[in-house]
Amino acid sequence: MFVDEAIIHVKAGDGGAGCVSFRREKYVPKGGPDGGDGGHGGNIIFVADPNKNTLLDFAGRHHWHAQRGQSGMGKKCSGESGEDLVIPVPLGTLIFDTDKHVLLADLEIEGKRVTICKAGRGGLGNTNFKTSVNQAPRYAQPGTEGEERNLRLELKLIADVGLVGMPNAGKSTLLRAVSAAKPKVVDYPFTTLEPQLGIAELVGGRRIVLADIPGLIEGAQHGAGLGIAFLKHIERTKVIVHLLDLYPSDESDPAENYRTIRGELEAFSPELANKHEIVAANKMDLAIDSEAIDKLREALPDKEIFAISGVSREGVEPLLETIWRLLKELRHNEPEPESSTPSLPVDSEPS
Ligand SMILES: Nc1nc2c(ncn2[C@@H]2O[C@H](COP(=O)(O)OP(=O)(O)OP(=O)(O)O)[C@@H](O)[C@H]2O)c(=O)[nH]1
Ligand SMILES: [Mg+2]
Repeated sequence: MFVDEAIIHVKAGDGGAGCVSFRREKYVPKGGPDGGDGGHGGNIIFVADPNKNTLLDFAGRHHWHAQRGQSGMGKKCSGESGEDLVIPVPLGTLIFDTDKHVLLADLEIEGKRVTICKAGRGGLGNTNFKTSVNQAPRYAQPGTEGEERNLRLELKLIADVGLVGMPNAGKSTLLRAVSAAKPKVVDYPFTTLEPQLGIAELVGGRRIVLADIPGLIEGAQHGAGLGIAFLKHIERTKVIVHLLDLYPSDESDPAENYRTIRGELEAFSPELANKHEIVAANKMDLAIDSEAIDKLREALPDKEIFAISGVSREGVEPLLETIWRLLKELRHNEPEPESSTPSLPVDSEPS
């Protein structure tokens, strides 16, 4: 099951009450006030955790409360502070306050922490209120209440893989074949006008998020076809799958088409062009020319080329497994998140 939305209630811990107490010891008459302060409550903090990829944790649990602070005690003992409740969510989680209708946080970056509800402060014990005129205050502060909010969590998918290729290469067909997404497929170039995401589910609960985008043609960098601006939608993917029509209906050469698209990617951004690329020759099921795949491999000797068919699904599973392995390697090699990422107090967020 893929859960991409959750409604929950969160509450930070209340502060503990300050204590009213007086020192009582033998030979120390009128020992004075000794009531300790209450402890602070725990904050509610959300953190973007790369090991999470669904909001499933929230499906069975509606209330998330941080610990309250303990009350102060005699002998100037402060109450213990409550622990913060740190809630891990997948990267790309948006947090909305459903009562105020505002976006509180966008947890896109690995390790980002945001304090969503501030804890209550502990109250001061009566020790603090001793003055020259009131040596025995019978007053201590109560703790303040921890903030609470009703939240809607929404998981905005961030694609792992971008599908690029010429119009009609079969990008949308491939996305339909591997996911529940239903992009339009027509035997006509420029069918896809808007990027579309789909989730491929692999055995063992593994998921790959793929982005299908419009086709690219020669001169797209100068505005030909649909241009190249939509490539920004795959700028943050880790891998691109470059799909080639093995039997283009205009009888163009797949290897030439490959180079054309590479040129357009490079023109858009060297960063995008330098992403890990997997090349797949599509429409194998047509089997028009049994030598076509070998010719393509000869023409692009540095590339491992997957032979697939989005229609018959041949070769699709090995392709997905390779993508998965590559993603895993790339995740593994990523630098650790900066632990110094400051937690944003909720005050600095829109409220
Ligand atoms: N025989 C065969 N036809 C395919 C295959 N994949 C796609 N097609 C056909 O190729 C045509 C274009 O497929 P699409 O999936 O729409 O291609 P696209 O790359 O998304 O095209 P744009 O959105 O225009 O960029 C359709 O008629 C598909 O049925 C395949 O593996 N085998
Ligand atoms: Mg398409």
